[in-house]
Amino acid sequence: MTNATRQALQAALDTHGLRVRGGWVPEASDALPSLPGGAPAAVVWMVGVAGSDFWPHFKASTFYQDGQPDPLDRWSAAIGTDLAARWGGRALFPFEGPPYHPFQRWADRSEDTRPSPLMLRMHPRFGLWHAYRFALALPELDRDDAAALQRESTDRLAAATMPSLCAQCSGQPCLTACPVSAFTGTGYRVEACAAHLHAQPQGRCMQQGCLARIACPQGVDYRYTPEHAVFHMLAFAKNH
Ligand code: B12
Ligand code: SF4
Ligand code: SF4
Repeated sequence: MTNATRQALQAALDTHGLRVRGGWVPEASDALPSLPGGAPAAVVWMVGVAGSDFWPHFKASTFYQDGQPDPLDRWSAAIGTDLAARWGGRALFPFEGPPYHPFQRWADRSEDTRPSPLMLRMHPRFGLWHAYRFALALPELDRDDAAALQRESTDRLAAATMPSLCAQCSGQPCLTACPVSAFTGTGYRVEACAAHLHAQPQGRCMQQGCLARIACPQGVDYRYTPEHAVFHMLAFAKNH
């Protein structure tokens, strides 16, 4: 049996344009909620998006079309809950909270992601153009999946000794592209960003997506399509 669960999970996710973004083995200190039947989680698979691959699938769903609030969260919840039931596990969602599950720290345990000045994680291939839709905590980890995760963990530790893409970035253009200097390098002035979006609903940020994110030279092939970017900007502006 080779990578049995991971392959089957990816096959199920292919129909939604989603990806297994990696996995990690939890410890007691992670204090994860117990699984159905009370078993502890043996593995957590991170499920997310890179670029706009998922967008046509989501757009064709009833969740996008029904006019109810939070369509993307509801779409994610339906898929995650269904897959968790299939493997006797539990789906954990980035939007559950506060307190929120530490998805970005979990991401760092499953892929070579690093902090960036925009508070988003930088990925070596996808740049800033990726996100997480849910995590699946499952009661069993196949032997071959365990071996693969161990190899990936070793590779990740080796990569972590190299300077991050952001540390090597000439001029860090993300920090100067925002018209209201919302990113300070160590924080994000949410109110300044939201005020600008409300003041200029036809402005470039609302029509094209966050200019600071677009200014980043990494992962350009994965930049969100304008329609996908506008969807996120509208959702953000509606809540702030
Ligand atoms: C709250 C929240 C926000 C708040 C932030 C409020 C604030 N000032 O902190 C608001 C609403 C503003 C926000 C906005 C966005 N968010 Co947000 N957000 C979250 C959420 C739900 C919780 C974060 C949290 O508190 N975690 C709890 C702590 C304990 O977990 P953590 O893993 O340790 O995470 C923290 C640290 O890693 C730290 N951090 C990360 N990078 C850096 C870098 C530096 C320099 C420093 C000091 C700290 C730091 O920030 C995290 C939050 O405090 C997460 C989902 C999640 N559950 O993690 C998404 C999440 C972080 N957001 C995400 C995204 C994509 C966005 C948006 C870009 C949405 C969009 N439109 O696409 C926007 C806009 C931001 C922008 N313009 O760049 C993604 C990031 C994916 C990635 N590539 O890393 C996440 C993971 C959601 C997801 N579904 O994938 N978000
Ligand atoms: S512009 Fe440079 S510093 Fe900013 S997120 Fe991209 S790689 Fe990192
Ligand atoms: S959306 Fe526009 S105003 Fe908000 S942080 Fe990005 S560049 Fe700045």
